[in-house]
Amino acid sequence: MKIAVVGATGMVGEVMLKVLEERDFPVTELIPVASEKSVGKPIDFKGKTYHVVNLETAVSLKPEIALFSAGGSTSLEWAPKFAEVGTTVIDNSSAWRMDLDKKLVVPEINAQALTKSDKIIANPNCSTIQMVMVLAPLHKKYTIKRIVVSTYQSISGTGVKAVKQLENELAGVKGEMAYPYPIHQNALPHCDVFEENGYTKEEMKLVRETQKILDDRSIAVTATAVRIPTAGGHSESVNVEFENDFDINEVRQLLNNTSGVVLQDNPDVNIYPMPIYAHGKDDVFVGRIRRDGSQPNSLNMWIVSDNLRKGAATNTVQIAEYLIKNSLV
Ligand code: 2RA
Repeated sequence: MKIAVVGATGMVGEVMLKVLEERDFPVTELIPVASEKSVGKPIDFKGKTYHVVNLETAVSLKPEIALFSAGGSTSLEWAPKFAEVGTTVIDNSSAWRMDLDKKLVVPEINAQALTKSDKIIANPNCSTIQMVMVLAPLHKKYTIKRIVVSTYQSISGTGVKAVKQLENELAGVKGEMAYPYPIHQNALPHCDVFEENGYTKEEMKLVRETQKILDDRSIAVTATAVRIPTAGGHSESVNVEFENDFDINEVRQLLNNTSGVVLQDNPDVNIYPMPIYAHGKDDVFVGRIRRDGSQPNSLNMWIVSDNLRKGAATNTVQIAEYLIKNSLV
């Protein structure tokens, strides 16, 4: 399988290469793609050295699958060009997520909707993926009415510049700012840009993408997305109200039996999900599950996952695995 990784030198791109190797993905030829300034850069993959090429060259090589993590404008311009030569694109940007005829896929939830004609597939936002991984089985069983989510997001979600800003602040040196304020010892209620309605794009992604992935526009969602000085993963406090009542132990059992979800829920011995534990792992961790006594049919949860893995690279590779397994490429 000829596989292109577009954005191969970026944070998500590098994790995609690592995940492809870890999962022994059937790559016969790797095409690492990046901007002109990186062309020729050596990339070691499965014991071979490849060299970065530009987008034009990558399209001409007609890969079967192209994994994109290169920003929305690059995806909008180049995903269709790859699709025209028969490549199936799986894109990590927000460019195609809300497009009516593009699928927004978390394999454990809705991969079965994919067909051979889906040549541009959208990978959801990291904070959405980890939340719906936990909520999808509960929605199926109890029907979700409303979700209130607050996120505590890793600086790795912003990128290299943000990680460098925190390093500089910890070292006490001045440097380029990824955020309008210091991030060390701070919390910024400002992930991505603000929209007309006073919410950020990141918060509205949680609203819109959740409804699309669960295929239910009646689900009410409200979100507050916060950036915090951690690097290992995104954390989320989720309050969910169901149409129907539930048994809390049945909820725990259901989640324990959900592929890709790991229950970490024993506060008596300080067992609960944390980014320092989730970092580098592909699962979504859930704990602090407790009934919300302030309103009927409601519960609270704490959900943590490595935003560069299941939140981006691993979910993307899992979509590609699904395509191959089901002969859709
Ligand atoms: C963030 N989810 O964390 C966004 C993009 N990766 O900034």
